[in-house]
Amino acid sequence: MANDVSNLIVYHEIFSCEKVYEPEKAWMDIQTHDYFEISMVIAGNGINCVLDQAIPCKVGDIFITPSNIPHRFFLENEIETLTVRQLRFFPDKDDSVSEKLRYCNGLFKDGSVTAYAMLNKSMFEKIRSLFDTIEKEISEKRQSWQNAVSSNLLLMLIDVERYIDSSIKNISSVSPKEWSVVLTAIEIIKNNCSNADLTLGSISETIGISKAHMSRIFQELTGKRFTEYLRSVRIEYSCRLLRESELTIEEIVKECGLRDLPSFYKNFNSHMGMTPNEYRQSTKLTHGKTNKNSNIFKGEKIMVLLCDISENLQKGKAKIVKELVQQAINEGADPNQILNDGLLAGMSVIGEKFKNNEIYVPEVLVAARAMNMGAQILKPYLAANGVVATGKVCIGTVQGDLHDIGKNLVKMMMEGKGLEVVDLGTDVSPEMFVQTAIEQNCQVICCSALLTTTMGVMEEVVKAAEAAGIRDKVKIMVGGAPVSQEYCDEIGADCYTVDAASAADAAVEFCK
Ligand code: B12
Repeated sequence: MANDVSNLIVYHEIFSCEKVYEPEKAWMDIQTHDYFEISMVIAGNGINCVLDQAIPCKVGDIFITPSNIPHRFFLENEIETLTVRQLRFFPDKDDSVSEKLRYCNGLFKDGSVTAYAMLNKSMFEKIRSLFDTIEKEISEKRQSWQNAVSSNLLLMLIDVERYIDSSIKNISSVSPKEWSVVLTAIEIIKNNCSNADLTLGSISETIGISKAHMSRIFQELTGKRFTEYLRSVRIEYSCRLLRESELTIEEIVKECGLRDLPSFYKNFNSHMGMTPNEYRQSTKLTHGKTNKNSNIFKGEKIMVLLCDISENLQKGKAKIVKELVQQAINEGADPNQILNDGLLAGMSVIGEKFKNNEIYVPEVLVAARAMNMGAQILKPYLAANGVVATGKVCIGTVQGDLHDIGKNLVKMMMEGKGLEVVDLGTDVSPEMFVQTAIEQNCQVICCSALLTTTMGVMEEVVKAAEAAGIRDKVKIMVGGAPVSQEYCDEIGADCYTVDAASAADAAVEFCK
């Protein structure tokens, strides 16, 4: 075999690693070089971190890393050693400008090959001859090393060849230029993961490529979906903060660019196999402090449940939502927390997706059904807090409007406070509100509206009450997402509240 590789080698060294691998910090240590590397582990074992993959390595393992992939060897812990022999070189000039040049990000371990891109034939030949040189050197100098490496080497060459043959027909659709786009995206993510507004869209815009294109090449090259990758970087950052700071979990969630506490708990758990506080505790324990607080862990279990509630509600899995709500209650979760951070959190994601045309009416309907079923389970618990008030109210969603989730919640909370509630359902005319108030002696009329086009009916209710001569005997409460205090004042209603709990409190006051 030709042995013409000397002009390619720019550097050749044997080095011992000093840095211990720390998952949450590795991304700050790994580096991109402008040379192509071939590394062989010649003593000890450790971790080779390539992009965000931590690959355990031992004697005889060989890694080929192209110039544009961030990577670094680490020790697994302080007592291990890891010695690596490395050849660093540039591809020859003709190839480097060639359009056809394909880098090989190959990890060759135990005879297997994982390659994201491919070498061209001539590069492969060069690498093969380079290895021939190394192999010759090994056989001359160190018998034991040869034994460890040569079988891997042979298998690797066979694998690479086979891989190249199959890939030639199907050259990766991802070009070297796209590699650098993805790497830029990764850099942006790592340097800005605290920014809650960091999204696939914002990064694509910064780089100047379409969202769909970025999404495709990101997944193709990293093997992970963008959101999944961003999440894992944030979780890793949160680990660092848990270990090194005194910040509360809420503060950490914010600092890591995350908005939602329950999903943080859930993602942390599935990523790290333990809860954030367990993690914090375990790092403290290794430093000699023991302060196990089982209440903290219990709270975390609840967070995971709340996140499950929200996710299943979004999928419309009413039966599961019911079960999870019951489970959260059994775990001792606060019913208000289940309502707000579980059910309503899920509903607000649905609202956002509906607004953005990502989902349509059928999906919203099944989610709404799940919401209502979950709320039914909560009802007795929400109601349990001191049943003292007496009074009667009627409630309904105004004419033309079929949204009833908010109205049902308000009703539930009011019943929880001991009020008798006449539920008029949805699509209720002003006359029906007033007539019911008169016939059933209601002290309060409650109108709910979710559409800007139906809000106006609330004003008609006020006018109808005036016309019927009951305005001074009955209070009129208004609510629903588009309604505001200003609007309430403008139409001459008596009270607006932003949520169901305060609506119930206000109604109790009116009924005293
Ligand atoms: C679920 C939903 C539906 C479901 C309703 C199912 C059901 N059984 O209710 C379905 C699929 C049927 C639906 C249909 C439509 N919907 Co819709 N829907 C929603 C959605 C996603 C959630 C609403 C909800 O339940 N929120 C959760 C509850 C708990 O919140 P809430 O109602 O605001 O109630 C709280 C407070 O406001 C307060 N409160 C509520 N009522 C009252 C009353 C009083 C007296 C007080 C004091 C307080 C109070 O307490 C509650 C608890 O805290 C919203 C999006 C959103 N982000 O709000 C769109 C939304 C309301 N819908 C919208 C639209 C446009 C429609 C349709 C016209 C769509 C279409 N193209 O057909 C139809 C209209 C049908 C009709 N005639 O009513 C728009 C309204 C836009 C606007 N500003 O007018 C929204 C905002 C979505 C959007 N951004 O485009 N929808």
